[in-house]
Amino acid sequence: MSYFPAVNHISYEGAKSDNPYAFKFYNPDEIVSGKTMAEHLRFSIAYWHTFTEALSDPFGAGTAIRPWNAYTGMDLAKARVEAAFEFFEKINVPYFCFHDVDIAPEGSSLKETYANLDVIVAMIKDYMKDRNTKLLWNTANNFTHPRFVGGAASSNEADVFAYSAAKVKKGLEIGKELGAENYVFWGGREGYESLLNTDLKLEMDNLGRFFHMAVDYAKEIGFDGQFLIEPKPKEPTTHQYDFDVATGYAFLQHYGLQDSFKFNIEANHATLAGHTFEHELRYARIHHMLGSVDANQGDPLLGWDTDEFPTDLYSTTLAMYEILQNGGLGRGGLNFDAKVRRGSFEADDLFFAHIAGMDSFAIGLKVAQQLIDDRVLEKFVDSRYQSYKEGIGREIVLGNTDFHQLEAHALSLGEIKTRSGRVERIKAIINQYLLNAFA
Ligand code: XLS
Ligand code: CA
Ligand code: CA
Repeated sequence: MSYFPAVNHISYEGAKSDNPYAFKFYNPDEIVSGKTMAEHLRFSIAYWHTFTEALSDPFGAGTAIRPWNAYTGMDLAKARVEAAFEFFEKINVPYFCFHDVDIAPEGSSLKETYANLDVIVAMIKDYMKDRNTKLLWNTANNFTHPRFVGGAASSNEADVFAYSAAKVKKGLEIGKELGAENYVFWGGREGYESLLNTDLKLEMDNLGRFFHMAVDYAKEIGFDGQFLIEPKPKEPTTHQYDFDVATGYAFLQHYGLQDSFKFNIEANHATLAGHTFEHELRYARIHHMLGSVDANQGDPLLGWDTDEFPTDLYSTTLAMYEILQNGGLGRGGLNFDAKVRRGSFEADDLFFAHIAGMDSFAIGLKVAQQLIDDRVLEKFVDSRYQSYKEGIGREIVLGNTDFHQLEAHALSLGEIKTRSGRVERIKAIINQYLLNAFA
């Protein structure tokens, strides 16, 4: 049986195509600087948005029309696996990601939940055997059920801490079973609503303990996926402990976890934290902590996590610039943690949305590679920091100066000359590259 009978394999038709079921810019086999587009971009589909999301919002019921919704319970879970693998193949995306609760319904006990998971994991494993689909990462949903009202590893209830540990333990076993390339920890409710009733130190220490136990268990079972922390500043809690990359990095260093983790950076979480997407990528990159990316975008007019499909070419270009400068994403990928809008409720919209996101990142990749090849930004940055390549600047960078010497230098100066930052000129050049990339 087919869940998307009207849709064939999506292929590349070029920029002039008006076929809605074709890529206009994403050409998986096209070589960009020695690697195919597919190798650079490592796209992934988020199971929760594409196969379980009902498209509800706080004021309205779900609108999604999905062919698998004819089923319930474990039958629904199985139908979703069938639909998912049909979709992966048709859209030509090599990876997917899921939370435990996305793939199998929770049972009335943890044991029953495990049993449900075992059935579906075996089915997924079977599907993966003779297909090219791989698991980018899996994770535990330790935030939806009411037991997680006060958090998971940072809950005030020790029983919830234990329950959360059991779910992550199972998640690591599933990750190993399915050959996951990474394992993600998104804070969920690891944060607080009010400091008035919160033991901040105990909660953060417990989170540190929890991560150490996860690292130990992965070693114990020989799970070699990369551990990723996914920062988010707020939502659902008022303050989340993994606020942004800088905060998360300080946390990892404080608890001696920096060598066991990297970051999974989501665009919409970056902007929620008051940063740009590229800021978070850069911050992680320069500290060698860039692991993977949740590719989406927020709505600048709304203050929450709208998880839209990425279509802003300026943003995909600057993101790909960071990723290329990082030497790629290694075991990570570009996971579309993105959902179609509530008004885009037909199953076809799932194809259109992924095509839009994949084409947008393909453009970003090509433009970013050309900017790098031509050293466009490097030239501006090099000349802007020229003063550190000679004279007193060079001594500063080499660590050869002290306040006495710097004061003597300052006293010897006349009027200090500064240089223009040229931001408008740079933006105009980026626009030229964007428009000329496919000309
Ligand atoms: C929620 C997060 C979540 C993580 C995985 O905002 O983006 O979906 O990616 O738990
Ligand atoms: Ca995410
Ligand atoms: Ca999100």
